[in-house]
Amino acid sequence: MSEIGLVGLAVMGQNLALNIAEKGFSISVWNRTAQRVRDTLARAQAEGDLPVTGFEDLAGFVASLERPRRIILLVKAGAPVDATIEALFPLLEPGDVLIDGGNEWFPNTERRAKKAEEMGIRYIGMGVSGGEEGARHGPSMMPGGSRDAYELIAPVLEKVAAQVGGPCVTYIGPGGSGNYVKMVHNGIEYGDMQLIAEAYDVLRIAGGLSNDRLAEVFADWNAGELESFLIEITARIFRKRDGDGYLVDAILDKTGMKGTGRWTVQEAAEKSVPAATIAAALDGRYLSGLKNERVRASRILTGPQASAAADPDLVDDVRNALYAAKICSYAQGMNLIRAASDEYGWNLELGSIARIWKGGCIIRAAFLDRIKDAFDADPKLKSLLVDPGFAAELSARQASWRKIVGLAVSNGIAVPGLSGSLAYFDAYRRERLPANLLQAQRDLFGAHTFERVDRQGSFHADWDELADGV
Ligand code: NBP
Repeated sequence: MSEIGLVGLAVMGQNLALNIAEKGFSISVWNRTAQRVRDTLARAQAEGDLPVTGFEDLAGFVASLERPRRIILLVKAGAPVDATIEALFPLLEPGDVLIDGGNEWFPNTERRAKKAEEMGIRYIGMGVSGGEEGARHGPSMMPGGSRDAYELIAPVLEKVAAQVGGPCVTYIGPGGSGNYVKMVHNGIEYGDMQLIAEAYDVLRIAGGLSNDRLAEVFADWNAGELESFLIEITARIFRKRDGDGYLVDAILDKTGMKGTGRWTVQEAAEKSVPAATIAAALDGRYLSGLKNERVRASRILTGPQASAAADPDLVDDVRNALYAAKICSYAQGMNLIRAASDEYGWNLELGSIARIWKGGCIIRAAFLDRIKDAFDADPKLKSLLVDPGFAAELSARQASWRKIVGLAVSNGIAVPGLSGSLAYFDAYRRERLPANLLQAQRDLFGAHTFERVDRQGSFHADWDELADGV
């Protein structure tokens, strides 16, 4: 009998199964297409005679599991998950646990959990981050749903997860909270990637940095406050040669995406949470997709002639701008998680979430310790921006940040992430915004009423009368 089962042996499932087996848990595996089962068994053999048992029939797979059965699903999100659990349900018994490890839209998990519960089956929606490498050697995992089901699977997850100051997994909360937190993780990942791309654009266009120099700069940054997986791989990317040139210069400037960033922005809009940096990153990807239009527009529309100027402070200024904007991006993501937690009564712990992102996942970064500390010190912290430590850092970096945004604007370099973050910061720190005028307009054309700064209540003005009428 196997201690655990896994269904779906594409990139994530195959690697996670081998990781689980390597940590000493016997595992049974099944996949719709049998060839993947055979491939997994061959890898299990080659990678250390790991305790993996493969099945080509689903009933045999289910029958091979110790009870209560614990089955991880890693099939394509959406309809394939529904098809797989429909096939599994008749083979399961009350008390069994199903863990969907895909990037699922959280209401789908809640719908399936409800159905599973009616049959006495416990259901978990678990975000898994770290891609192929993470799945094989230690991902960050965000399980949400039934708490007692989590306790049953925790000994396995805690061993399989990345280990950075403890296992990078914790019970997130009820319902679809695990999927939600993974979704926001991916939104933050979009923000980080966009900000790094903008820093690259400013350094190469306004600073004239070569790929070799960019590799040095990013490697250097990775030894400081920006230390993170994404900065580290960026340094590596600039070193990769392609014939006489560099591969990065040969790659088409058109970004792919799978949808979790879009969900994050949709959710931010749904929950009325400002998320300027993450939205800028999503728009950046959409604009990149308009490659043919951009090629045509580049022959019609003109802008300033970008020129590289020697500035000994440029690299440090860009680093400062990147770090400050990154704080804004994480603040937005954390605020979105909190808004969902409040609305759905999930009671999520933002400090613990920052902790499990410390290792295994794409946004892993030294800086997450600081975020954890900020929320541990004040779990009700309204925004990371007003944590005393982050507030001081933003203050110390804002001259560089403004300089870089100004430089980019005057050179015609689009920096929607850096500038959107700065606008977010500037709006958030203002006691009074020009929204008074918006309210006046709304009241004038739609009698939407307004509040006043000097009196309680709701007011409507007769805007045709110049005299005060409210
Ligand atoms: P995919 O998302 O590409 O899904 C492929 C798997 O789904 C295969 O096992 C395939 O079986 C199975 N499948 C499909 Br498609 N339709 C099915 C159906 N109707 N019934 C049963 N099985 C079906 O795999 P992945 O890239 O390993 O990702 C798995 C999950 O993890 C996804 O939700 C993904 O978003 C998430 N994720 C992926 C990454 C990553 O880096 N790839 C990172 C983090 C999270 P087949 O072999 O028979 O076609």
